Amino acid sequence: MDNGLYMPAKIQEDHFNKIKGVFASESPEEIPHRLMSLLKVFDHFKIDIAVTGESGAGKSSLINAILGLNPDDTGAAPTGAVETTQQATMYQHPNLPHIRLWDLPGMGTPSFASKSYVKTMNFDLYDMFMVVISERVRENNMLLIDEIEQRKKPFYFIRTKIDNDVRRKKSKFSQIRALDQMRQDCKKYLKEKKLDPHVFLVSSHDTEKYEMQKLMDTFKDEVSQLKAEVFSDFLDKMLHGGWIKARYATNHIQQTGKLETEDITALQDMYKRTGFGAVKVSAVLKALSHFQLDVAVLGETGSGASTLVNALIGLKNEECSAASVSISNPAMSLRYPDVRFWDISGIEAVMDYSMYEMKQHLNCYDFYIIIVSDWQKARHLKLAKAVEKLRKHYLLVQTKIDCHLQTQSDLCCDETEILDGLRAQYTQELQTAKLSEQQMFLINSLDRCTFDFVGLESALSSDLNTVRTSAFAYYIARTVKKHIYKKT
Ligand SMILES: Nc1nc2c(ncn2[C@@H]2O[C@H](COP(=O)(O)OP(=O)(O)OP(=O)(O)O)[C@@H](O)[C@H]2O)c(=O)[nH]1
Ligand SMILES: [Mg+2]
Repeated sequence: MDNGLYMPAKIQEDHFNKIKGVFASESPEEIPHRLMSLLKVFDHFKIDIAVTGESGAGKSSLINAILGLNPDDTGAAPTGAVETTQQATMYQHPNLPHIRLWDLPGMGTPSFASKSYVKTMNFDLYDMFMVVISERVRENNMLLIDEIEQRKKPFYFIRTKIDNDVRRKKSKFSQIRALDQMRQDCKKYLKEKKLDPHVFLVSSHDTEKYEMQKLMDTFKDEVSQLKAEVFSDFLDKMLHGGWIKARYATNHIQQTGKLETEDITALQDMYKRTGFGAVKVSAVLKALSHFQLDVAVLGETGSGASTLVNALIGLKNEECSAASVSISNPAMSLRYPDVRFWDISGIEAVMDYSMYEMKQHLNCYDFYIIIVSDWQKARHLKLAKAVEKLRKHYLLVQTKIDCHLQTQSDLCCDETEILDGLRAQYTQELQTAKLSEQQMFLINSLDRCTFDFVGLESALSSDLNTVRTSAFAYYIARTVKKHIYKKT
């Protein structure tokens, strides 16, 4: 198979030009190591998001919706019809390990009076805010926004309980009109203050509807940029800000647990040894924030590679921007910011290549999803071996699992038994093949709510997060090296 792909640049030209300057005096061999140690510290860096608003507005419920939990699940934020949250409580974002969501008590109760709320909550601790309102924009909401603005911190304005607001609207038309009015109402007050933050209309009880998905996608897309800005700002203060500013910044980062002491020391050492200060780090992080990660979805003809790509980016096959077989453009989606999915079906010819040729052919991608079919299993596992030899990572899936279950229906076993049997068989086969990946995701790409699809999505998100740093470091080293040789 000749996929004939033209791989577009992975970082923008202006970002690359800045990066070249950063590494002008380094030998290319040193670059990956240098970048990886910096990015390791950056990886540890935590960002704190406060979810704030009036008492009972629906803050804790919103956190649960973001965490994908029901109020009764273990680890969920307590919610209730009476004043519930009594102290700021931290929740780890499920797919963004560097993000901490803080559920703050509600404003405007006898325990947390409006006047002293911001001081009691210590707004200076947080990097970003989600201001949650329900029913109406009230004076207290605007008070919060003034305080956030004074601190020059970003925020989202979120009107929740939309399901209640539109319950009595019978026609689609009157619903749309009501939603539009609510949005205009929120924007009116913000405009008066010359502010234009994202406004989302959501329901934490009905997360499939309204703008919950848009809120989550936008947040996922924007938060890495925020992280880079907060980190660079900290470095600027710590390394170039004079000792008082430096001490204040370092104390703040330590007290909030955004970094461990050894990470701070590593940054100080790096600056002393290599001059890697705020400006250089900022150039690196800018390039990283829009670095394109290339994911190949590999499958034989008819194995369902295009359908899987569509399901991952949240489209149905028949939708207009859905992937079509033999696609030569990558698919992209806000669900996976800065990730390009390459639909590589017709992989059977590649499986006949020698190991060397296979590696050459696959080398241009950063991550792989390998669709395994029953009758070609051994050959797919060889493909996985080739990826391992490239020192890259992959996930294994079996698609069309619903069809598989249908063919087994005469076995008189129930579905769970068949699936458990299949999983056990795969685990054994993967162990025998000595592959580092030990899990096979069993999915039906036409129904993302069934079988292992959710597990696949969360494994993919977390793996891509991990792979991004090293893919970036080696790509920069390769490209800088190429550039030097071109010049000489
Ligand atoms: N219909 C509907 N009810 C909601 C929604 N979000 C929250 N609620 C309900 O509103 C009430 C208060 O929700 P919480 O999430 O506890 O509100 P809170 O802002 O955290 O409250 P405090 O921590 O006490 O300030 C609960 O009864 C929730 O079930 C929503 O989107 N739709
Ligand atoms: Mg609460």
